[in-house]
Amino acid sequence: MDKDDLILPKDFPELKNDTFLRAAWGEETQHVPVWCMRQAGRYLPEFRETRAATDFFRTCRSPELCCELTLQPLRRFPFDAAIIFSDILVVPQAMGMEVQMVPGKGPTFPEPLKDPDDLQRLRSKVDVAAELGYVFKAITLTRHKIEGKVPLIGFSGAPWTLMTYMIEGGGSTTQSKAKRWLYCHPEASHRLLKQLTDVIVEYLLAQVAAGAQALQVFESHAGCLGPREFREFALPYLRDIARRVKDKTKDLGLDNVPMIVFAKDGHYALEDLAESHYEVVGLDWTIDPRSARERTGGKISLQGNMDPCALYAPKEQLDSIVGQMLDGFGTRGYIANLGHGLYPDMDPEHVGAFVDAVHSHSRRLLRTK
Ligand code: 1CP
Repeated sequence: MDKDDLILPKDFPELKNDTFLRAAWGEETQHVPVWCMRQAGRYLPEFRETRAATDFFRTCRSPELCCELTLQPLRRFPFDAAIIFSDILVVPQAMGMEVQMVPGKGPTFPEPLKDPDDLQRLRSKVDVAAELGYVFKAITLTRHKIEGKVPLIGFSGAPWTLMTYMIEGGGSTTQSKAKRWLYCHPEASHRLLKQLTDVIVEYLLAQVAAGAQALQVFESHAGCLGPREFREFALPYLRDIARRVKDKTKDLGLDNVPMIVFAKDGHYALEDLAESHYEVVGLDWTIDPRSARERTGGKISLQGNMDPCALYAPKEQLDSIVGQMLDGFGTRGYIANLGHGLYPDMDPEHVGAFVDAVHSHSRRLLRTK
């Protein structure tokens, strides 16, 4: 995509709460910022109501609905950031694959990639502006409608995670079909991962141009790889994405956009992730906060990592879990979040209690510093 193809929207409302961005850059804040993965989700009755009438990917293609779903959690809770409502699987769609959201089953590819010959079915050149323009429109609209309350996060799936869906054809516990490619077709795997990387770089860049103030890259299926496979098939592409997006945003004068990498269950790669050009490493709950700090040498900001299921706990217990998490991470260069997304059966009241606990504990810790 040429620079001239990017419409740079202007006149966005002034940002009133920059706590999340400051923490991402490791700067001092008045409190620890907090947001939740899947904060726009089925645990909210208003989300279920808005989603009920429309098919999932049709919803993703409506900037107005995406904007409404993104703003819903902010009306209830004082989150310090919003994440645009969309899905990681819009990228395989843009590359020419069909993806349906089957109620009760999840995302489904009727014709997944079976062997390397199937790579021919993918578009060789993806017109990101044309295929994913609806995401950029949703971001620009939401950036206006959010009225500068909090920053807006854009996102993409990482190449390996998207590759697993394209080969498995949907969710999988073993990812064995996709992993088979790594062992039997390493060259074709790299070709696919490279092709995905090229699209993701343009996709993220266009999200920034449209108004995204931070970016998160979801490597949700890091956990099925081991350190060796991660180093060969995931890490190089994650690094390449951050480096190329940063180079290009610099050219556009938009290099104040921090990037977060979230490699779920990728604790074995924490040291590598800390040196992969991202400002923030997102953590799942399987890592102890103190050891994560030690292993990353205080060089980068961390995000996470409460077990989402702790939201089932009584509020007093939840409060003490949050307190321990803050003690472990410290208040500087830290963004509170869950270790993965909220589940549909979670009580919105407990989500509110989580947000309040992060704010009150961190204010107290910062006052007594
Ligand atoms: O009808 C519905 O509402 C279905 C549930 C749902 C939602 C709310 C899906 C289907 N996607 C989303 C939105 C979504 N997905 C967001 C934006 C909202 C927010 O976070 O507040 C984001 C960031 C995602 C990203 C996403 N989609 C990831 C990465 C994060 C993660 O969970 O690890 C993944 C893996 C997906 C694929 C996907 N989309 C939906 C489901 C149920 C799944 C998982 C499928 C599986 O592997 O079983």
